[in-house]
Amino acid sequence: MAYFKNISAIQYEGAQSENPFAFKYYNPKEKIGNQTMEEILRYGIAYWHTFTGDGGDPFGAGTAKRPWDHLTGMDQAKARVDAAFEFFEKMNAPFFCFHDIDVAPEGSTLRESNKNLDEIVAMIKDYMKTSNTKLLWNTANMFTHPRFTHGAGTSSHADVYAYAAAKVKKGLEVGKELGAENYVFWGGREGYETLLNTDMKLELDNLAKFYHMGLDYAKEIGFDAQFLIEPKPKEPTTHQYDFDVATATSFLYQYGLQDHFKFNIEANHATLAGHTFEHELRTARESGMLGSVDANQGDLLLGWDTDEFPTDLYATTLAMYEILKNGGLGRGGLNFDAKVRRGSFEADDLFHAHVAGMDAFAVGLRVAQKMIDDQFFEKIAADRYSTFKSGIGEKIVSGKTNFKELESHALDLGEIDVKSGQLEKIKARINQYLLNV
Ligand code: XUL
Ligand code: CO
Repeated sequence: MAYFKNISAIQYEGAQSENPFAFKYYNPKEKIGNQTMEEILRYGIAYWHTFTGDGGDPFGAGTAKRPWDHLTGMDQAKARVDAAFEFFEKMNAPFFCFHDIDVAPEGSTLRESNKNLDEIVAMIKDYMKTSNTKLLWNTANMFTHPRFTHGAGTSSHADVYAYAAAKVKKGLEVGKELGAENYVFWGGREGYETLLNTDMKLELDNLAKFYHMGLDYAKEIGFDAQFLIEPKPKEPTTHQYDFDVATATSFLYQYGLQDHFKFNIEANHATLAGHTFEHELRTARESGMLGSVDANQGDLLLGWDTDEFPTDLYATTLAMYEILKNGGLGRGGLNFDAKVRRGSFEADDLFHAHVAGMDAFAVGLRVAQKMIDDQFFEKIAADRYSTFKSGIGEKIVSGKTNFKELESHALDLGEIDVKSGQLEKIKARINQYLLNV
């Protein structure tokens, strides 16, 4: 059965196209530098938002009208798999991502849940034999069920910790079965509400042990995916331990995990942390830990995770600039962890949303490549730090000076010729690039 009968495969028609079911900028086979757009962008579709989400928000019931709504339980789960692979094909999506409970309903015990999951995973595996869509990453949902109220790997209850470990164990097996490129940890409730009932040291020690055991098990079963941590500062908990890339990096180093993890950076999570998307990407890239991206955007007027489809070209451009400078995303990709708005409840909106997001990152890619080719900003930056290329600056950089020498250099200096940072010139130039895409 076709779930999206009226829609045929989305094609690239170019910037002048008036067809809403066509790409205007994303031309998968077009070369940008020495790779195709498809190879660089590695788009992924988030199963939870697109096939499981119902459009509900904290103030209102679901609004989404989906062609699998008349079904329930495993029948609905199977219909969603059929619909998902039809959607992937029509969107020409290279990847998808899911949590365990997005694809299969939970039973009353973990044993039952695993049985359901096995059945659906077998069905997915079957589809993947002929589909071009691969698994970018999977993960375990350890935040929705009430048992995870106080966290999973940082729970105050040992049985919950064990339950969470068992879910991740299963997730690693599923990832291996489906050939996942990555395995993601988002610390959904790994945090706290008040320190007065919280043993922070025990929780963080336990979390690190949790990750080490996960790595050990992945190794044991021969699952060689890249492990990813997805930082988020708050929501649902007041304070989450994996606050941002810098905080999570220090956690990884403290517990000897730094060589085994990279980051899955989500734009809206960066916003919530008070950072720009590109700040988080840069921080990860500079320590060789930029793994993958949850490509969405937040609403700067709202203080929560709105998970909107990315349409802000300025943000996608600056993100792609970081990604290209990283040499791409390796085994990662751009996963649309994004949902249509509650008012966009028709199935067609799912296509419009992905077209918008894929085109927005394609524009970002085109512009970022042009910026790098021109070296306009790189020249400004090189000039800005030119005093570190010779003399005392060179000694600072190579670690060949000390406070006494720096003092004798400084004592008789006249007025120092500090140059402008040229911020407005830079911003105007970015606009010029964007308008000439
Ligand atoms: C929540 C979020 C998650 C993770 C996967 O804010 O981003 O959907 O991406 O658990
Ligand atoms: Co995410």
